[in-house]
Amino acid sequence: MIGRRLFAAALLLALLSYPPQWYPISLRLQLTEWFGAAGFRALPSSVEAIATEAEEFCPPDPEAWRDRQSIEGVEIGASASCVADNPFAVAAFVRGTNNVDQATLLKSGLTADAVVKGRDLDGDGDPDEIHIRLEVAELNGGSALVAGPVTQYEIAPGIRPGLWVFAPKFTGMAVENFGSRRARRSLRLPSPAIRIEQGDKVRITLENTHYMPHTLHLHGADHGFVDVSGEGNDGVPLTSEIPVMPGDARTYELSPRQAGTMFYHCHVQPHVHVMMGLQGLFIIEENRPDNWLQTMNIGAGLVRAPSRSTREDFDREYDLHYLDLDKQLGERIQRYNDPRLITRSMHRDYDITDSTVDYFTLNGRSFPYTFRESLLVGKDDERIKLRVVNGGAKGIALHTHGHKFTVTHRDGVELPEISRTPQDVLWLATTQRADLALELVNDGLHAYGPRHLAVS
Ligand SMILES: [Cu+2]
Repeated sequence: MIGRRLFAAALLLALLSYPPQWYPISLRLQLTEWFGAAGFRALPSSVEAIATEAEEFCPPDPEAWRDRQSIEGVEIGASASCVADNPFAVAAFVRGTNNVDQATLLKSGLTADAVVKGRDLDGDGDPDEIHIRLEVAELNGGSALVAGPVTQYEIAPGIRPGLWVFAPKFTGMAVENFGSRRARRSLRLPSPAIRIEQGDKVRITLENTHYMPHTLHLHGADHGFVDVSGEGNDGVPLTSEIPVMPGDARTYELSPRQAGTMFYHCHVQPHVHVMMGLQGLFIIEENRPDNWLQTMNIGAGLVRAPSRSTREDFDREYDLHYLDLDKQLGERIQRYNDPRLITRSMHRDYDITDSTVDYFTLNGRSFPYTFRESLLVGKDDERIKLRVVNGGAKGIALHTHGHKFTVTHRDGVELPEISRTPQDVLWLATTQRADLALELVNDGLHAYGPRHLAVS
């Protein structure tokens, strides 16, 4: 009797001391269901996915805007982006909207005075008098008349943050056609990269087509604080000038001595206006003979008609504009349809110290649209020039996965040869610019495609 009891007690003890992790999985799950466990929770029941229609990878390109072409003697490179720049606008930006024929101007969608190119002052074969006209446009703003944003621009499928952008002077409507609420293709984020030549006599007229006051500040570019008449020329309101009021215009003048990658932005309530998208690359190209420049690069990205100064050293050139966005800032123009309420909400209620960034864009697009439109495409062994700006509120680490680059300029200033080293990560503070020379060679330091693995 005692022996059987002892045996039963020993068996129970043996069972209890058996490590639970050695139990069969079915028993472990059952025990967990009954008694619970810190490290395990039953999975939620499955929900059947709603099948949605897949978007076409690239929207149609019926007029072959992506193709390499020649318009009015301007050689325009092929675009790897799905939504390519209008090549007629590229040709008009190079020749000047006053120098192209009517058919080209009509197809460009630009006004005849959008980019006026005048005399060749130094006799080197390119125009040196440049007059640019900029307007201000709202994207994804609200309206009391319709549900959802009007003048729609998507940074990613279904993602339409409220934005303000500078835009060249267009003819016609802000939307594609009478039946659409989508923004016309050329009206987009980021504000266009502007290119001028060192020494050019440049005038930029800001025609304020918006309901808020704005200015134009040319950060890093060599310009007078006031113009010859004593009017403000620095774009910083209440130091050099009062802002350009809605419906008004002001012309800023400069003739920069130094070349380099600079930056332009509105300087009215800059913590709000700049972060809404009123900022762009301002590029001063080195003076060269016969240097016809693509005065604007809408949406940044590939420069389809690169300058002579760039073509001397590089096979291609890209403008890269990074911008992060605070959803809670942009939605204020969707919540209200009254400039007074928008002003109060943005300038008095919005607390920049509490802001967080929600969207991250490169050349106006977020993932997954970055895969089809923010591309850097090159061939083996090419040398590519990148002009990068961090227009966001936070610092960023830029990494070229697989290739090294060399920083040649910082904030528009050329670096001495001795301080240039190949690197693959670059830290950029807010508004910092860097010019990079990217070498598409197999340096034996990274992962490369099958062609590079072939052993001869
Ligand atoms: Cu502004």
